[in-house]
Amino acid sequence: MRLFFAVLLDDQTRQHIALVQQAMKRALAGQRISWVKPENLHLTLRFLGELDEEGLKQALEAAQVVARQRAPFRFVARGAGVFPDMRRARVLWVGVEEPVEPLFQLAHHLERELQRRAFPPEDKPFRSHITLARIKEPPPAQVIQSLMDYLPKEPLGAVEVRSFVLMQSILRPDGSLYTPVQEFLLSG
Ligand code: 3AM
Repeated sequence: MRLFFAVLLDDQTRQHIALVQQAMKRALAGQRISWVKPENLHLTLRFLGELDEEGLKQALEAAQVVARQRAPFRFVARGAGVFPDMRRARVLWVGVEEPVEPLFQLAHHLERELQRRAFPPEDKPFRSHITLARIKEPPPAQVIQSLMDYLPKEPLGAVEVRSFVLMQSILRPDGSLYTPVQEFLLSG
């Protein structure tokens, strides 16, 4: 199974982000872009990749340990950006406003517990983001820059994080299919 840990969004935040996506989509009509379906919007805590049965068992154990020790928190979704940069935009995302500390702590705690169970360390630093779209051929930087005009000044949502989930990702030509495998309630 191809798996990752994620924080899911409430319906209101999802709807606000979907409206921004629609406006950006119109502005980018004709470009080779794959938009994340609103029901699939999420914040990835840790990508795990393909796991066998033993790997899955270890990942579930790590998540249970983390969830027992961490308390619920809230983050504010606001602003947007691209990875890796404006000129080579591949991933278009919505950001997380300061303080991002509780999200980082959650991601780092998961990372620690996974490494204790012999998972290879994540090589990229954790960057909290909600992916809106994956861009196949980057348009000019000014086109990407102009997309920022479609963002409202106010936050896109205040997300109460009471749990995180282990998600299964099935790769499909028309976009990945994400299915929650197990939810972990933050009870610390
Ligand atoms: O939150 P997003 O959508 O950015 O990019 C993939 C997605 O993150 C990421 O895991 C999430 C669920 O698919 N992902 C996919 N392959 C990856 C890899 N090899 C990866 N992250 C790190 N390494």
